[in-house]
Amino acid sequence: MTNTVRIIGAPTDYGANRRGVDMGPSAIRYGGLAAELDGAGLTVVDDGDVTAPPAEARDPEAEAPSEGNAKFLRETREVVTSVADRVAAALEGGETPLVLGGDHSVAIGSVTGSARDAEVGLVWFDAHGDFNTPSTSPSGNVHGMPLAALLGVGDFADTPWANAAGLSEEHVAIVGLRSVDDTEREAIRDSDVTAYTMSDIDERGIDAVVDDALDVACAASDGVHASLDLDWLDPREAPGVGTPVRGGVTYREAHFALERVAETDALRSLELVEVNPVLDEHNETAALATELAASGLGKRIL
Ligand code: 5AB
Ligand code: MN
Ligand code: MN
Ligand code: MN
Repeated sequence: MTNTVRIIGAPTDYGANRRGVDMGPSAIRYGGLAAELDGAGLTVVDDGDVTAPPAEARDPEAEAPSEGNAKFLRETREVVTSVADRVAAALEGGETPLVLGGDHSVAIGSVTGSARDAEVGLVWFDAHGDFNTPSTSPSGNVHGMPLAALLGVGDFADTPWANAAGLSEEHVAIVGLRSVDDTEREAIRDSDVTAYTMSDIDERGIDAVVDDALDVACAASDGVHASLDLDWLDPREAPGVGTPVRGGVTYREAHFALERVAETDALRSLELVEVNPVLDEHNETAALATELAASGLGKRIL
């Protein structure tokens, strides 16, 4: 990765099950992101936020808010297009994009942008599979669908994101699963994606699992996009998320994993998603996100 980091905010909550995650980019900035990255020896440029009108601003007469069972797909499509363009432009300018969500649907933009002219690997740190499609989703929330959208699974096969230019299933690793819907489980099993559950981490340790996941992603020739859903961590460490699930990784395990990401020297782009300041305690989840970003972007203790 390059030494200049470009921050791109994507303040959406169209895809989430709880309102408030649209304030994530502000909370993460307020949590000290620039200072943290500066302290890690990085040059930081803040691009501000892409335009994402609040859900309330949608004209209810204009168009159906959902397509099939997927809520706000039209709005999501607009935002992810802007995110993709900004990510691609940053990479073209020799910078490392750092996308701040917003709900996890913004990853559709980050990854398509990162994979526009390159073969990229993807490491997805999450409690959830994010492998639903509009027809399998139990909630209709698009934050539970971004991986399926990027890989063109099921009814996503004919969408513009499907099979994101430089992304293929064999270069995708999911780490930390502990909440997977039945139809998602089948779709993940049927795919060539590599998936590690929390039990894998219990059994083998965070180092072995993260190293294997990074081997999968680093097999792509042009680097790795790391997507960090803050609900990957245990809710005791990261309470400010919309879909907390008990039994996640600890503070130290998360730092270790992100440090390993940095050590690959293959990081191409990074994102932090699903921070919900409305549900947070004194902005601690946002502050934690800034620390983990610094680890992922190469902060050294010694
Ligand atoms: B997150 C659930 N599988 O599809 C669904 O936070 C939860 O981006 C999705 O990982 C969680 O609604 C999405 C039940
Ligand atoms: Mn999640
Ligand atoms: Mn997620
Ligand atoms: Mn969530």
